[in-house]
Amino acid sequence: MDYNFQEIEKNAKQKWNKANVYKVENDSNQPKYYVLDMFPYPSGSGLHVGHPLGYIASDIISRFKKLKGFNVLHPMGFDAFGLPAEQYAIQTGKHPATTTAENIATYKNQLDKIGFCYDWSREVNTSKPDYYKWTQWIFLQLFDSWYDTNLDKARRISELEEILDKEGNVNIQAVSNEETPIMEADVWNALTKKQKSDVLMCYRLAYQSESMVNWCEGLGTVLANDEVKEGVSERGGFPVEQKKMTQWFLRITAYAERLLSSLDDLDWTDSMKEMQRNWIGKSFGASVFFKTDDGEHEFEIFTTRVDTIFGATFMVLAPEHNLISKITTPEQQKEIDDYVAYVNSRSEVERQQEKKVTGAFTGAYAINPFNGDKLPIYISEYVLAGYGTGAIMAVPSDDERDEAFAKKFNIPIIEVIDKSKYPGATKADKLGIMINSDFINGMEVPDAIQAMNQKIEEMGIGQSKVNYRLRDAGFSRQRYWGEPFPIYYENGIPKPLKASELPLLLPEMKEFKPAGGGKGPLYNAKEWLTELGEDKLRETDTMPGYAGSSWYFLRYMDPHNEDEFVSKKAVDYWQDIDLYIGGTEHAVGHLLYSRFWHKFFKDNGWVVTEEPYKKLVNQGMIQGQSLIVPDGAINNLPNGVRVPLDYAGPGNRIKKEQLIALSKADNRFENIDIEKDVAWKSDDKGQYLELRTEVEKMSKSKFNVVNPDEVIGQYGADCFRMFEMFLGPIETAKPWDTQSIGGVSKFLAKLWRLFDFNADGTANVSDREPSNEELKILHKTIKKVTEDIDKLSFNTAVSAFMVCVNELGKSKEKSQSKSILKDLVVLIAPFAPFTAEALWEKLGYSDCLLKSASYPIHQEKYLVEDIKTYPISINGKMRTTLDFSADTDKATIEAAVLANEIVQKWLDGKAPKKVIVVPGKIVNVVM
Ligand code: ANZ
Repeated sequence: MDYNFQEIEKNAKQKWNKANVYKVENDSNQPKYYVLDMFPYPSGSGLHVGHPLGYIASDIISRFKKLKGFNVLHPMGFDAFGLPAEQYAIQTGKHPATTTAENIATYKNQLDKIGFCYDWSREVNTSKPDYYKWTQWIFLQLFDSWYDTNLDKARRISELEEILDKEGNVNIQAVSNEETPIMEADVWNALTKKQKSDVLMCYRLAYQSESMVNWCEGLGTVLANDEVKEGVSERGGFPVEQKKMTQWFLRITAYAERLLSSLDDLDWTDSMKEMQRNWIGKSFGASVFFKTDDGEHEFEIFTTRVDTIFGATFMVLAPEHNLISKITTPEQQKEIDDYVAYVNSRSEVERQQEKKVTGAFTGAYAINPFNGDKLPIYISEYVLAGYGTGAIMAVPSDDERDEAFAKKFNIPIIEVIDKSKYPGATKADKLGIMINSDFINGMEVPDAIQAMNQKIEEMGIGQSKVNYRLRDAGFSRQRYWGEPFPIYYENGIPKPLKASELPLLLPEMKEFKPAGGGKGPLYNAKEWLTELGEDKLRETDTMPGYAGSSWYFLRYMDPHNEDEFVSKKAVDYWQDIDLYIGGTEHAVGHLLYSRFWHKFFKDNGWVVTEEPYKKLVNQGMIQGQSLIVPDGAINNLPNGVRVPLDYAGPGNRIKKEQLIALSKADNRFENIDIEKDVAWKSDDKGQYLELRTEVEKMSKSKFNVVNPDEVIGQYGADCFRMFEMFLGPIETAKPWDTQSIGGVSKFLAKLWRLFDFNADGTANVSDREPSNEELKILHKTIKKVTEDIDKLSFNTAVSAFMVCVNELGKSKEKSQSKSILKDLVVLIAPFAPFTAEALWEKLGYSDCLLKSASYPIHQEKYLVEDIKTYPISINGKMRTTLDFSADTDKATIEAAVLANEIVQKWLDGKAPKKVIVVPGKIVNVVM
């Protein structure tokens, strides 16, 4: 009976469906285990073989844990709002909901072929009203909260209002906007409703603020920094400009310290933690006030090196700084205006990455509070408005950017640190001895920093300050295909909808183009816009992609709850995610926002853990092998053109017939003359062209995509699963190589043959006691595979299976031992669930394997080397016995025998005439 994977897969699927084997209950006495994959955005091109890598790994873990007696949650869903569907809708008029639903159907179809143990009844789809209702609800909770730095947690706005009513905000310790006005209760109480709303806005965790944004006219929307690449939008390549707009923000900065400190205990890779730490960017420094030389103005700078103040030779303001208009001299006005206009055309990322030194002089000067030096005030793009105070003292001797600037603008450089004691130390090392620095001369840098911090506080011109690079995240998008904000405006005041009014549904629309003037498409839905009244216009922005993905893992715990986003009972049971698998591209976006939301939920008592993801693993990318026309091999073709994989054959050759077919199917090749333009080679099989190969990202645009459906169709799902794991360690990048899949395919057939089927299809296995040899092979494999799965080392586990099947195959017995094979089948079930299910049935078990089997545990006793017991004779008469392992050599045995107490007694101090060792049998000592 052959290994017929189509048959095997069909039967197993039927059986699993019938038994509803993947249904997961919240009511369970078993311990819980929650394994999660980062859910996909259902794109139009479906899955390629790189996508399921992490899903297969998590599926193996899930099945393993289930067999080990855990109640395992291993769900799947879709991050279904997003720009591609909307762009497609703009081009084709096809509603994003329709294309999204179609894409999801394709994804589910592909996923189900691979045999994942998902409980689809728990599927979440962020674009469905029953889901986004709760995303909107969470937004309202953030809107209704502020961060109390005394209690170190979020509190309700009504509590803030109570304090304001009684004592104003003079004593309030909170994270709030820089410009929050400070007032006594009487001032607060005299404010108009609009003014009060503006003050509260300075505190809310979801707030509105005017700010510079990356505006993309081509897409008609604001973009996040990571959606802008080299001045154009990542999607579509449209120009991006800086524009001041009123936007919604989430006050993630309130959680900066908690986001940083709770990283330590997480089981994440160091590199992931480091990326988050860098993003949060905590620095210890000081803020110092400088006055202008006319004494009229004062401004605050942030520095991490207050010790270098004696080396400050100029000041730099961010081009957005509001002091600029007040201090610029008439002679410098034009230069400053031109420079500001230049900077406005540039994104923050471009500014940070700019190597060229640019800037302009305001004509004004500041006074160094320590030595009275007159310092020219410049503006430059390298000083960012949103970081620190948007102003710096520039120390060209110890800061590289300041140094470059000083050289360009001919500004003096004063050395203040002698590093000669520390050869090789860089400027950033904070090593060296202060010189030219008045009362801190001779001090080491760290001591000097401390002394200066103290001094500025005593002098009342500054204070030590902790600064975070983390910025509040913009939360507005001028798009259609996202969650509408549950907000309307009355007399200029943004007002929340009531929870009972949720979900606020997206209006039905036929056109999805932005309305222009910074307004998104929803502004064109006039009926929807004014539904609450002409004087109560709805907010027309929608939420960004990361809104829905910031809490989806909680919804899986309780997906159909209509009264709460997740019940306390469900959270009490599932707690947090034991293992999260996903790509590094989400290192600072999704992972940071969702950790922030989770902490907010914790403050409200809705979740029980401070962190959502206990352990995080990043799967490496599976790369594609592209086939490229060598430069110059075909005339009239640009360099680097990639040939679709199915047009080439062995040796990466494209034959003439294939190129003819390609030129008909693919317009990139339509203008070539097959006879004249191609540098054909030929052999006895005809003309061909040899293509160059390159390993690179698997992507549609590179024509190197391999579809899992095709691989599964040819080799079966289990082979696909095992091969993906066999490619290499889960965390590393590795190229896909269809040619070597044959080895895994042969292995599965060999496994199948071990069962030596009878004519009636049952396995020809024996109830005999397994031999020591067989037990050893099995238990060695159990041990190795279990340890490997625990370490997520799946490729080595696959090789262990190969070794095991080979060794069992060499058995001299007529048929395999049933008890050995039974354990082997369970062991391999997480990797090859279809085949295992079929073999389980062949062994005579009718219930689903996952429900009725339990994972084997290895026993050390079978792993020890074989021991032989030797009778020890003296002059032919047995006097004692000794144990030796089977591979002990003769000399060692002889020495041990002669050293034995009983033998020595018989020898009575005499030397033996002869010692005869018969390996594996007997030892005879002749006296
Ligand atoms: C004087 C100085 C001397 C500085 C020196 C550095 C080295 P981190 O560690 O990243 O927090 N800075 C402050 N605000 C800035 C802004 N808005 N845009 C650009 N740069 C800014 O860096 C803090 C340092 O970066 C500050 O310390 C300041 O330069 C600069 F030998 O002040 B320093």
